[in-house]
Amino acid sequence: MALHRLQTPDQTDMLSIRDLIRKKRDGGALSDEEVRAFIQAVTEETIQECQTGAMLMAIWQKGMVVKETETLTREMMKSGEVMSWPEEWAGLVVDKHSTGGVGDKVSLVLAPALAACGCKVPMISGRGLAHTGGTLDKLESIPGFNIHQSTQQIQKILASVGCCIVGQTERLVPADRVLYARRDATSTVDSLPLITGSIISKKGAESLRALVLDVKFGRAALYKDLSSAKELAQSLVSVGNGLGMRTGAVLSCMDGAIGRCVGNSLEVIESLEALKGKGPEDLMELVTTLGGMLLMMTGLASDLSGGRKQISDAVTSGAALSRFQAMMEAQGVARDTAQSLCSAHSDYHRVLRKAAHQTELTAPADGAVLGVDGLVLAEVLHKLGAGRSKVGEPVNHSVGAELLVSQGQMVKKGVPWLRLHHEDPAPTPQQMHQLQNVLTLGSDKNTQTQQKHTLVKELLLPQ
Ligand code: IUR
Repeated sequence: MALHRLQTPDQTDMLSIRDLIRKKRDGGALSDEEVRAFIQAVTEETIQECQTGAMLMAIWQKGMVVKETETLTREMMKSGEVMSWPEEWAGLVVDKHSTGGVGDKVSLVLAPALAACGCKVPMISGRGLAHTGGTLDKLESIPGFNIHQSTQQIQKILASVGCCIVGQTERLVPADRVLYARRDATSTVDSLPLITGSIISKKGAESLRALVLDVKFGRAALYKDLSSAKELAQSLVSVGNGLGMRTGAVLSCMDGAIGRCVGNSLEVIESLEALKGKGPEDLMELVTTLGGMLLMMTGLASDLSGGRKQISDAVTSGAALSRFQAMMEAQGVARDTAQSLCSAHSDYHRVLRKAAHQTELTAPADGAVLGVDGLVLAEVLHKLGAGRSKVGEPVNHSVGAELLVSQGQMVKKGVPWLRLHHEDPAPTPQQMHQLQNVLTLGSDKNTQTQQKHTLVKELLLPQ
């Protein structure tokens, strides 16, 4: 096949793409040159939309071997700008990616903690969609916080602060923007090679030394069971390492919510409290494990427990909080606003808008808290305005919920277990009913047989 014909948008052009589609459709593995030709045609828009859709469906159905996925990822990464960093940062540039959860505010604590440990963290994050929250939406609940930063600005912030949390720039991995939209339109989002290519190409374009992935499984996660989440984690780890980043993964349970708060500004408050040393145990377990792995992978810590301790010390000493304050100021937040949020006894709602109403839900019976359904909670909050259904829609930063009880706790009938923050119109009776079912209560006896609730189930370290 003469692939050079792909360069010109004429009839032979389409025939070549047709050959590639047929090859994948029939279960063949595309060569490096063929993958490159497909990604080039997508980036330069010389391919027809229907052809992209057909190729995506062929990949969805037939899959890709590891080498093909690695080439796909590398070519996607090279479709745009690949960042470069000063030589003296060699070995220090790191990032984390999460496959998305409920109440997942890990990045807000982890990025400044890593910066305080000597890393450079150009954290490129996303917005929330459907029931999952997005780090950028959380940060935008802070007045003045600007997630739009150019590569030059990112470098400047990393030089002075050590971390930034920003949105994807236009120039980074343009092929992913096109492919993601087509995947969405053709029901091909849930394909292992396509997810791997999308996630790892963007991290590769950050030119990282080390990357850690928080791959969720459970009721409120993309993958419900541990084994399929592990398959994704293995694909991400293998391709990340293949691209030259030391890549590891954590498999963590996502049935309920991380921490006690869900909703953009409430999660910022919980993150600030965590940075002041008052973080909930499950959140801190994730922060110290993910951070400890990164410190180990960069060589800043000799082993995982040493890495965990460094992260934990960065939080308890207040060093991570100082980095968060400096990051807010570097990203546009007024100094007195940043100072006020970071002060010991901050009145957070002087800065962060509070929803018009707070309504408490009470326990329907005596019992032990066996679990909280994070998916249903997030879905109701989404409908009440906390999330978006379509890219580009605004969100209400103030809508959210605070869990007032924790797993295993004994509660009495009538005791408040959830404080809902909402606006007008009030939640419908059906939504209140759904919320009441978020809480699972059981008998005392059940609780005694329960094990300590930990989120981290397994670690995959770089090969
Ligand atoms: N996040 C990404 O960046 N890409 C994907 O394909 C998915 C989540 I699914």
